[in-house]
Amino acid sequence: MLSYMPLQASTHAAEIDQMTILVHWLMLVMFVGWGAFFLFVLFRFRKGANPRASYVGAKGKLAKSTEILVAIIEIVLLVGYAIPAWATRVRPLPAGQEAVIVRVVGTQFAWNVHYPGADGRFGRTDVTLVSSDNPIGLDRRDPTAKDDITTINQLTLPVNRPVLVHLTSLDVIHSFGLYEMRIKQDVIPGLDIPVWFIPNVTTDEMRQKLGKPDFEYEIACSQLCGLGHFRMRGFVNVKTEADYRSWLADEAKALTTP
Ligand SMILES: [Cu+2]
Repeated sequence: MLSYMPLQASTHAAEIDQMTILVHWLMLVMFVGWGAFFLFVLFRFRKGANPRASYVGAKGKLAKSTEILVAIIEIVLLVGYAIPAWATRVRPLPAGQEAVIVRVVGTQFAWNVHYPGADGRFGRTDVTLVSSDNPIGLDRRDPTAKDDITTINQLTLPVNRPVLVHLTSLDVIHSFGLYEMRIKQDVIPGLDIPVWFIPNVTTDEMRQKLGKPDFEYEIACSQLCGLGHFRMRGFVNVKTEADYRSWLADEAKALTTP
C-alpha cells in the first residue's frame, strides 16, 4: 500500500510505516464520511425545503456517536501505537562497545561528520577554529582529537549495530532526514540532540533490491535553511562490519600519513 515510500532500512521502520498506514486509513474514512455528511447537510437543509431558519437545530444522535467513535479510534492509535513507538525511541540510548557513536554537525550547506576515533572520545571543538579546512572547529592539539576522523557529507556506518548520532548545528536550524531509516530530527544550534537507530540493510543490498547499481542512502536536510538548502545533501554508506572496520582503518591511516 505504501509502495511510493522509500524501502525500509532500519529495525524500527516497519513500525513507523504501520502507524502511517493506519492513520491514513482513518483519514480516508473520515474524509469520505465527513464529505458525504457535508453534501447531505447541503441538500437536507437547503433554503427551498427550509424557508425559515430553525433556532433549535438538528436533534439527530448520529453526529455525536460518530465523533465519539472517531475519538476512540484516535485514542487506540495513540495509546496502542504512537506511545509505545515513542517509548522505544526515548529509552536509554545505545552505549558501550556495541554502539557506534558519531557527531553530525549541520552547517549551511553541508553535513559534517565527526567520529571519535580509536580512543572512543570526541576531541575538543571550538567555534573560533572553524574554517573551510576545519568545518567543525576540531582542535587537533587536544590529545583526544588526534585520532578523530571527520568527513563531509559522508556518514559511514556498519549494518545491524545501534547507531547513536549526536546532532548539532553551527548556524541555523536544519533537519536530519534519513528516509529509508525513517529518521527525522531537527538540528538546532546550541543543542546536542541524540537520535538513534539500527540500520539493517547495507547500501549494496539495497542496490540489489532496487536494481539500481548507483543508489545511495541520502541525508536530506528537511528544514528550509537558506538559499543553498537544495544542495544540503549527504550520503549514508551502510557497510558490512568487515568493510566498516577496514574503512575506519583506512581513515585512521590517512590521518597519520601526511
Ligand atoms: Cu539545512
